Amino acid sequence: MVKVYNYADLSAEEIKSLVQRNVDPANEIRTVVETIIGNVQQHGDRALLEYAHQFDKVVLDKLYLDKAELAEIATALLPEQKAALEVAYQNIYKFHQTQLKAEDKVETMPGVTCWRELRPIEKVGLYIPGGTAVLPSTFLMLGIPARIAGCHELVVCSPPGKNGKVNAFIAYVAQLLNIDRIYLAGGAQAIAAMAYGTESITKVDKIFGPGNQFVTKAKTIIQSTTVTAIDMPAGPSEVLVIADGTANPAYIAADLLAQAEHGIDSQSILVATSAEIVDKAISELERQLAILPRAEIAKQAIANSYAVIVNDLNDAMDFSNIYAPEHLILATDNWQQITDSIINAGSVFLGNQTPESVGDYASGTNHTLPTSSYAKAYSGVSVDSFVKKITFQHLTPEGLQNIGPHVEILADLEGLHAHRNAVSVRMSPLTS
Ligand code: HSO
Ligand code: ZN
Repeated sequence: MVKVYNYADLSAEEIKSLVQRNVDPANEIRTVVETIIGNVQQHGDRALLEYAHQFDKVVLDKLYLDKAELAEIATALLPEQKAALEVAYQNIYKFHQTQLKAEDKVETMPGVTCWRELRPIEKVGLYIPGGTAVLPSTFLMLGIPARIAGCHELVVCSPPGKNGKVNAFIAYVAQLLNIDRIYLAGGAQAIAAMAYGTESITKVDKIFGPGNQFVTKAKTIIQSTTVTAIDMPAGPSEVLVIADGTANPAYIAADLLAQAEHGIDSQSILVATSAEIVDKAISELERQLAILPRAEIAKQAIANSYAVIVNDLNDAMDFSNIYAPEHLILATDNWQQITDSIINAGSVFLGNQTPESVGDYASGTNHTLPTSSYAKAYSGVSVDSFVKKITFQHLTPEGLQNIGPHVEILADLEGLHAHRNAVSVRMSPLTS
């Protein structure tokens, strides 16, 4: 059922269409999302309560759960479940903490000093998806770097379950992150609420988090219509596995399915150095797929996936760089030979003992990553995503003498006399 291509037979045009994913040509999603955004902008909390009824099938008496309610919900967790979340928390914290580094000051000329300092983005919105899989891990992946960065206000939105609450895992993560409230809003309406603000939800400066096509579309719309930034234009999850003769077909199949079970629009790509590896991996995949609880979802994602046979690992990497996968798995003992040639990828999993799932949950790296080939230009979420880097400069009198004449000439060259004057008045103060 998986389509198989030979890399050597593909034209540049065919490769281009193979790697293309996630387009909304009819603009159908945009139309729906624009209506939702307009309603939230106009009616605020009332629109959110109505959408909770319409989309989440729940009548809410208030729009949020407070600390005490979250603590109560979290009591349902078993000790080993808490422990697993805590291990994930610790590893993610440890890895992200190292990203907060002060930079050196640089004296570009004697007496002219420049440097950058970090300041947290004050108000951030974290969107924690619900839908077919509730993802407390995403809450950790967004909340931890936000806390390390020192953001002042974390606004968290997640769609309510049928009982009008969030699940116990989400509630426990809220406790670990010391979150005061979770707003019970999902979909495009949650994004609109955080971008415009409502009676109870604060307008934020930047919105983070993955979601379905409606959430993604809402994020791309509000970033151009409000002064609100977004982490990245995240789309459906994807993985590309590069495998050679040293790979284990059962592991390849398991990794492809781990991605496929996310959603029907997920994509799992196998790039292998022989037809034999592809055949073995596909038969393993069929065996494993049959017994998966989310087989129906995974099956549809696999139907939307394919394998490519290449001559060697270098060709494999060429294709991967064109595809620019969110997750790249190097299912080979020879991974050290090719890591330098990785140009485009969100997060990379090296060797046969490194399943992608560990990065999804607990190795320490972030799982909020660029999809749909945005890995060509975007990085995954990190502490950097939650800070601004402000540049500073300071001149001593000597510095002004050193740099001033050059700036005067440059200002003249651009015909900007006031610019020149701002230097000149300081170099030879005007006398009255
Ligand atoms: N693979 C997803 C993240 C995730 N997986 C959350 C399991 N839970 C996108 O990187
Ligand atoms: Zn995953």
